[in-house]
Amino acid sequence: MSPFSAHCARLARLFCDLLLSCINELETALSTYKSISADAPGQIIWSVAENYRFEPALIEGKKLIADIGKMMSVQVIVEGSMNSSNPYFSSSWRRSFTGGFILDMGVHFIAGLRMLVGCEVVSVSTMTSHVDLILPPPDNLSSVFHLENGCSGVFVMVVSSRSPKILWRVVGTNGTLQIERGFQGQHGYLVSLYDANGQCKSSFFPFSGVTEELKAFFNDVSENTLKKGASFMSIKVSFDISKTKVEDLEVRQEVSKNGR
Ligand SMILES: *[C@@H]1O[C@H](CO)[C@@H](O)[C@H](O)[C@H]1NC(C)=O
Ligand SMILES: *[C@@H]1O[C@H](CO)[C@@H](O)[C@H](O)[C@H]1NC(C)=O
Ligand SMILES: CC(=O)N[C@H]1CO[C@H](CO)[C@@H](O)[C@@H]1O
Repeated sequence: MSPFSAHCARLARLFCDLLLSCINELETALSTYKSISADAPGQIIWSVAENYRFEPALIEGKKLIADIGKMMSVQVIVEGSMNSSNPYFSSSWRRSFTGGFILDMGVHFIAGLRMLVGCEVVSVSTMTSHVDLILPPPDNLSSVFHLENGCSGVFVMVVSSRSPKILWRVVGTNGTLQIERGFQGQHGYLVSLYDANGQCKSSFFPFSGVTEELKAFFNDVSENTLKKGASFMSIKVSFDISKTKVEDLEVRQEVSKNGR
C-alpha cells in the first residue's frame, strides 16, 4: 500500500473539480481515480462539481416547469461580459484549450438547460465565429438543438458583449417559464412564470450555487465521518475549486461509451 493510500480514509469522498474538455482528460481522470480507489482501504466516492445544480433559481425553475404544459420552444441566450475588466479574462488555462470561454462558460448554461427541461439534448447544429481577437476562439456561437422530449430550441452565446444578459426561456402550451440574470440588491436570477392567462408571478433568487454545493459536500463528508467512524480526505485533482468550471461527468461518460 502506498503511503498515500495508507492515509486514505475508509470512506473518502473525492471532490474532483475538473475541466473535462476532452475525452483524453476524462480518461486520465478516471484512471487516476481507479488507481487511487484500488489502493484505498475503503470506498472512495467521486463527485464532479457543477454548481448550477445547486442554484436556487434553477431548482425553483425545475419545480415550476410542469406548469407550462407541453414544451414548445426553448431559448438560451447568453451575452457575457468577458472583457479585460473581468477577473477571469487573463486566466491562462482558460485560453489554452480548444473551446475558449464558450466552453468554459457554456458548460454551466447547458447544465442549467438540461436541469430545467429535464432531458438531454439529442442533436445540435452550430455556427461559430471569432470576432474579438483578444479572446480565444470561438467567441460567439449560434446553435439550434433538439431535445429528447421532441422540443427544439436555440442557444446563442456571445462571450463579450456591451449589454450582458443571461436568459433561459421555455415556452409551453399553458404558459412560459423564464429565468433571467438580474440584480436586486444582490446578483441573482429572476424566475418568472407566465400562466395560461398571461399573468406573471416572479421571484428573485440571489446566487448561492457554489456555497450550496460546498455545504452539501462538507455535509456529506461529515455525515460519513460521524456515521461510519471514518475520517475523510478531499483530493483536488486539478485546478482551484473557486476558479474552475466543470463539465458533467455522466454526459462525458455517455459520450465516451458511445465512442463519439
Ligand atoms: C393546461 O391547462 C388546462 C386548464 O388549466 C388544463 O386543463 C390542462 O390539463 C393543462 N395542460 C397541460 C398539458 O398541462
Ligand atoms: C467590461 O464590461 C462591463 C460590463 O458590460 C463594463 O461595465 C466594463 O466597462 C467593460 N470594461 C471594458 C474594459 O470594456
Ligand atoms: C451570435 C452572434 O453574435 N453571431 C455573430 C458572430 O460574429 C459573426 C461575424 O463574424 C456574425 O456574422 C454573427 O452574427
